[in-house]
Amino acid sequence: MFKKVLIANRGEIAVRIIRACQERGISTVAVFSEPDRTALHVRYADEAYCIGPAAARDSYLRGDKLIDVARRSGADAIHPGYGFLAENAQFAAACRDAGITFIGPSPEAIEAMGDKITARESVAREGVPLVPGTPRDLRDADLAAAAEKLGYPILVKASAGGGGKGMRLVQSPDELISSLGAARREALAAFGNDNVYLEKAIEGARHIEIQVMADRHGNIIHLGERECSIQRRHQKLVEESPSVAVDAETRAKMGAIAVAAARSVDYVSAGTIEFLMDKNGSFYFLEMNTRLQVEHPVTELVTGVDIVKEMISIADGRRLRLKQEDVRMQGWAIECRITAEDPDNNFMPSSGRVVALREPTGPGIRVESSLFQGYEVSLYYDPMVAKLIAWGENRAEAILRMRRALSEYRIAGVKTSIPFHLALMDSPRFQWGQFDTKFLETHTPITPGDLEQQQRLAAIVGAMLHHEGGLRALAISHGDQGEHGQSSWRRSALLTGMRSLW
Ligand code: MV4
Repeated sequence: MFKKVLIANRGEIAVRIIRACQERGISTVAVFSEPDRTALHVRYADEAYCIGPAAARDSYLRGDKLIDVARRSGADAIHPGYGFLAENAQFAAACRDAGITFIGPSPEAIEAMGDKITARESVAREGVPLVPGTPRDLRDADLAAAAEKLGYPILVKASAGGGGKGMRLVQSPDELISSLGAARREALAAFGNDNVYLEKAIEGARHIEIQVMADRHGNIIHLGERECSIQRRHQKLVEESPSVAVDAETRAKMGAIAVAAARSVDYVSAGTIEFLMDKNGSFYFLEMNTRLQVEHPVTELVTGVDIVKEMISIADGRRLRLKQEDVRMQGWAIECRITAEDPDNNFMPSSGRVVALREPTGPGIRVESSLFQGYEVSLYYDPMVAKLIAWGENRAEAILRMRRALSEYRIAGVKTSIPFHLALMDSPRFQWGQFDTKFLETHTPITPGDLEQQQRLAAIVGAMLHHEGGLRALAISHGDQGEHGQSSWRRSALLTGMRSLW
């Protein structure tokens, strides 16, 4: 087993990886930018090295410095976390060339999945269903003809893009040629590659992804799905596992398809296959993320698998410790991303010192955080400062625990997304599971500051009863405001709820 691992990241994920290494008896090397000198990951690691100034391009993105520190410290492997160099094929190759294990997939797999056209070609060979779209290298005239066949609206996507970058919605044929030109120019400037292709736009879809794990011996398993539709401008805010939209049969189908997609590039390590699921329940491959993801804890809580520890073992050449039939999903987990942003001001990033901090604990609560009292939130890095994850026996219990934990959470000194999350947990549509990727464009969960305790309780009780089979109570608590008026539906839900509680 590795003796020493360098963690090429910062924040909560660096802390998460250090903890996994400690549980495996592996020494840890942290790297940090100048303002991160006092960060938690620096304190928790066995050794730490400064790699440059605040700007990521001068520190956390400097592959040469990272490899140099790995050599000097005697680290035999590098874990990249997420973001930064996690999906950089050149960095993975540079590690290999330096004789250092990259704890992740091969450079070839990263490259194949990083190019969206190549990714579509690879997974299609294994029979994975794609969003209807165009092959590579079509000229504009052929793209226009293909668009007519696919039907509008159409998405122009940059092959080198992904995660919503380099994507343009085209509503009608007269916009297509100008959109293609603009998309190509943008893609060339952003990625140095102007390849674009078309996909039929699937509207009102859910974003559902499957976690896969693959070892170097050809074993590939999936760990079920995560529902990631609650997002804003391509930033996920809440994730959960399982998804209300996926039953056991669909899970088995999606899982097998995700495994086939991973196999198509001889994938090794933890990875995620993203799907769009339309209103009819049909699903289509979107892209593959060849890294550990922010939202991995919800899968860990429902499957009991420590994904980071498993990733480290796999990178060391060990076999997966589970077979597909050993994977069981139990209960429900929800994650709220706690960001230093002001939800009452268009999620404007907030910076400053955390002058007081109280993190929630208690049954079913997990906090992944880089915060401490005195922590300085800087605008140099991603605004996510912590993740709050709740597990319950069912979705209702997970929601109840989440809102309890959110209401205990105190972060003073910076604005955070906590009030948004509280309002979301209280929103009937969220509780119903009735949302898609457009949810936050069309619904604004109300900041709960002024809401009466009674209303909150009514909403919670409604959700709880729904999942206990009390569909009628839910109809009372959430339905038909026009007929009963707001105060009466709240009151009746409260009474129904209280009766069932007592
Ligand atoms: C789509 C789509 C609809 N139809 N492709 C956005 C991120 C990137 N992974 C792909 N994305 C989308 N691709 C087709 N053909 C809608 C989205 C999309 C989306 C996907 C997942 C989660 C949130 C999203 C928000 C807006 C659009």
